[in-house]
Amino acid sequence: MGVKVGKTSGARRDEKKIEKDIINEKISSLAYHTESAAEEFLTTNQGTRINDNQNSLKAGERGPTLLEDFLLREKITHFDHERIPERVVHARGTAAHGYFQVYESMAKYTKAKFLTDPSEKTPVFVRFSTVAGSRGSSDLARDARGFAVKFYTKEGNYDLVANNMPVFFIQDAIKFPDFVHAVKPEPHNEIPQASSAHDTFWDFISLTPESMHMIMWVMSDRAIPRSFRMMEGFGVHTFRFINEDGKSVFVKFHWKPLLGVHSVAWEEAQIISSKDPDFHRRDLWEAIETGAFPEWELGVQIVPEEDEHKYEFDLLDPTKIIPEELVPVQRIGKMTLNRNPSNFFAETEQVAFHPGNVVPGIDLTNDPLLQGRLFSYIDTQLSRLGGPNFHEIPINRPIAPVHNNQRDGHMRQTINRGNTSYQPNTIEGGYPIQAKAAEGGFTSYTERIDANKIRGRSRSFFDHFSQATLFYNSQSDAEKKHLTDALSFELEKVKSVEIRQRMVGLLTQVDETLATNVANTLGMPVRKQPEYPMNHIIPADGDPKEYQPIKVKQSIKKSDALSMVNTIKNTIKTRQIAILAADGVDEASISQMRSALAAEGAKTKIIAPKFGYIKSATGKEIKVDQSFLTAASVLFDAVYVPGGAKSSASLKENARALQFVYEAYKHGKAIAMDDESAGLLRVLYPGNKMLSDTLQETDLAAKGIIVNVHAKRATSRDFIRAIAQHRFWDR
Ligand code: HDE
Repeated sequence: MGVKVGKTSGARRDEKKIEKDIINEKISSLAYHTESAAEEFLTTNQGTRINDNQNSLKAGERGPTLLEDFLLREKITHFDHERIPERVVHARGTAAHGYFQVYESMAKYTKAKFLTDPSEKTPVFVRFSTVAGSRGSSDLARDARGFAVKFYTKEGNYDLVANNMPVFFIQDAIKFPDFVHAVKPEPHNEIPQASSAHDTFWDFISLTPESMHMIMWVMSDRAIPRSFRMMEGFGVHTFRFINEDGKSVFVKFHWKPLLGVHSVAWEEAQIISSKDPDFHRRDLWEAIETGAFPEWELGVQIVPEEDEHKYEFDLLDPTKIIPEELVPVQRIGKMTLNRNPSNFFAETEQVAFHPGNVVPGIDLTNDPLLQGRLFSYIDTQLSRLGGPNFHEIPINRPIAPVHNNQRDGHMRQTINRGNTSYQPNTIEGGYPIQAKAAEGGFTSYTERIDANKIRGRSRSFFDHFSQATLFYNSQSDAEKKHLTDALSFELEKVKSVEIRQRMVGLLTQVDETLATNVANTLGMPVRKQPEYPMNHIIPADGDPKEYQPIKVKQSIKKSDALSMVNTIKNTIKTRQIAILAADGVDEASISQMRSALAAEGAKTKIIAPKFGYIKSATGKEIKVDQSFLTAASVLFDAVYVPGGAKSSASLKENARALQFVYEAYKHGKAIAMDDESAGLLRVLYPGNKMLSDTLQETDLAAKGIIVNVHAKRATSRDFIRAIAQHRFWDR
């Protein structure tokens, strides 16, 4: 299509734009400099229109290219510098816009305005990430997930830079570079990508007993979420709320997903990594595009100041949770993500979070991990985003006005007016002036500290195992098995026998059965003592006795909140259901099932032996969404195989269809089959005892297999109930 001329020409709009910019000198702080190429001329970065974007300037048609060619040089030079360094951790991420709204005023605890006004919708930008992998790695790596939320409040930006696990590997920030070096690919050969299953990681862990609680979380299915939309978030550290009277309480932050907390099977995660490494990214993007906006409730656990030393763990220790049975989580508001970014680089890549971005009413604590983070984020962003002005990048700009005397620096965008850039001043009447607390000025919480300056750690941080045991004991049998398998998988990949042995020794401190089961699969003996050599983890002149782990008697043995079995299981919204069909399928069954599933908010796709269309038994054309070539069971939550003699017969002979159903079966997914297709399951691996035992059971529906022989058609009601269960792990 040619460029339109006349009223809508690029030229006219350029003039108008310049005029508008001159008139509105003060551009709103969140206004993006957006660029849409629609109906515009191609130009250089200086605005010169380009006539030929196909040929470089040459000395003769067959001659050399001239250095003079500014079009070529500008284009290639810019391209050469398109990449910025990826994040040193959390490089692989995806993000979305949305808003947060508090249910009721939290003024009793905090003066943060966005938490006290239920009518206020605070814009948010949320970035989810894996930790260890590079930018191009798979979404399904076994790893913690970042869950970073930027609240653009009227009092300034507040960043809740959280993870999907409530604890961390280490207690002191000084260990962070070592930890990250250990988990990243090994330095001599950059292997393995996005995986902790290698020697350096487990070497470090086997010498770091404080990591044992976090190890339980990363070896559990929490490390392989079904979707970012089905993940919890945790602030990890204890923070403070401060109210108008200056009174403080301790607070732990939680995000609770309204779709429940769900994961995939480890084998499934590995297959997804090859079938669709963008699985989580795509899932979030598509959910938002189709209007199924993900939602989380913000939860808080509040501990009064006077209870600081009441518990068997230290509130400042980031390797500990406050069990929900001891301090319940109050749900205080809701976050909804409703808009995908317009440009990945501008927003998702350039967003810069910082745990020190707090607003009046929220304050920090002396958690030694948090303290180190407060330095790290700005520091890393200085090099990642090229200088001190990254707060001016549109996605990082607050909606609250910014006035200060910081000036200049690389890529400065703001044109500061006036002749003062210092405070105090009289020339500008003293402006910008400091704000009183009553005017919204931030005041740090006054905390009495009477201490010696030491390098050291409190003995209250030295119970490294009790909460690891609590986590393990709180898991269902299936979850325990997955955790044991994950540990076995990872440790089998470790070449050093000593490291494996030390790990098994450490596991005995968590749970004897766990250690024995892992040792058995690794084919090695269990030695009861923890085998970490103390000299690696104490200061050169330290006294080993002072560094010995302790075990404190716990007030609870099991916490329901720690098992995913107890999560929300009453919805199939946004679940992906595969309908396997071939020529001769019973069209009525498909449409009946499709409309029943759609009514519950699930998505269906027809998968057939070939792409294009299939013909139903009555000759009707049905559009195929994917063929078996590109579809795979791991990309779906459940499978339906409708009837139709010819369709059923040809699927029974199709190896890919059989594999599809078998994988769905193996990964514990709901399967519905009409009478004629029911045989498909039996054709599969006739020698498979697990499968044949399952099929003997009278109540197949209890195992998530819906075959209704009498009604001919599998009932959609039973199928929906089974999909909502997410998985039948003990099939
Ligand atoms: Fe981070 N972390 N971290 N971290 N972190 C970064 O900052 C760091 C920690 C978390 O989507 C970096 O801008 C140190 C805990 C998330 O952009 C870096 C320590 C938790 C993200 C950094 C920790 C987190 C980061 C890398 C120990 C959970 C991604 C790029 C003292 C509460 C944010 C960047 C995004 C990113 C340092 C530990 C969460 C290097 C030093 C604990 C979600 O500054």
